Amino acid sequence: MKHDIIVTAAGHKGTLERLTQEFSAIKLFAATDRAAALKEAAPKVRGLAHSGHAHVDAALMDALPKLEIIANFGVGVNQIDVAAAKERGIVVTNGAGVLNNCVADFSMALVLNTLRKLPQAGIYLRAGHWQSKGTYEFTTSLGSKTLGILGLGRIGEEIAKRALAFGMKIRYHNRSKKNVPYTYDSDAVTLAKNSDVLLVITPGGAETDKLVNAAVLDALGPQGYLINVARGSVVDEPVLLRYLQEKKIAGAGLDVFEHEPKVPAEFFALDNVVLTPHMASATNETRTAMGNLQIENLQLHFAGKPVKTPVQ
Ligand code: NAP
Ligand code: 8YV
Repeated sequence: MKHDIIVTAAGHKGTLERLTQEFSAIKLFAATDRAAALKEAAPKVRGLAHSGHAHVDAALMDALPKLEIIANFGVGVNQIDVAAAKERGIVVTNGAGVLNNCVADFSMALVLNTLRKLPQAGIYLRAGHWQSKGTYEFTTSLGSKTLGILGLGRIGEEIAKRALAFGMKIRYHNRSKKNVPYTYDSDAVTLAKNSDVLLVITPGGAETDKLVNAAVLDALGPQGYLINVARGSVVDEPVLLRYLQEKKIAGAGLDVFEHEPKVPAEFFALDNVVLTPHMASATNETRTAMGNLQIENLQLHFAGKPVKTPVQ
């Protein structure tokens, strides 16, 4: 018997193929009449497969009274009203763990590209400036610099391991101190003050909203770099833009933005920023692993077993 689920976004192609083969799936994202699709789903759908950044709110949960599980593709669940799910006894799962290496690799790539300016140097070469103006400007080395990790969780710890191999020193700030061989700072401003590169990898949502504000960027200072692979909401984006324009910090590497996929065009004019379109986990291998985990969580739940990655 195939279990009834609803799929809210097209997401990863291979995962969507599996979801539609292995379950009796209503594709909400493809419905021309959303209300009619929800009406069809209401008496039977027990599982919801979600991906991307659309909100899964209490109203959607209430439209699906038989809903037991929301299985998210990504690890970040800031777009899901987890409290509302809990109140309704709905289990929420995420993509925790399987993307750690990929996101950590990408984070280090962003650190390297931001300090060493590979994208900017490539543009310089393509414009013919190497021949006409000579070699590209000197950049900034990583070795012996301090990397401050704001959010030393599953992914943050993998980033720390990689940064050590580049000869960087590690500090971090979380709400709680961990048993790790890195120096703890009690708040984000102190971490920024003590860091050459501040890398943000916390969850999004209300708790971390604009955690990186003017005070944190002032503490980072004109020689400091900001890397954001967390969520756009964690950084005060207009303030960051102004600090980059006025060279109040040295540079930034950004994979995430406040209103994705819209990115303020003023960033494009800047030479001290490296921009990527929210792609830290976007490899074929990792996206397949994330989809497999999402499906495994649904299957475990329907088999009456504990899910693999519950959101607490
Ligand atoms: P995790 O294991 O839960 O780690 C999150 C860390 O952030 C924890 O150490 C937590 O420590 C800390 N933290 C939470 N709230 C905080 C706050 N208010 N102030 C300071 N520190 C705080 O999560 P993860 O698996 O590493 O993933 C982290 C996040 O990365 C995801 O939620 C997602 O937003 C983002 N992400 C982005 C991409 C991308 O494509 N760019 C890919 C994957 C993940 P305490 O609880 O002690 O504070
Ligand atoms: C994905 C992410 O881009 O896992 C996360 O939290 O941000 C990324 O891995 C996203 O979740 C795809 O739905």
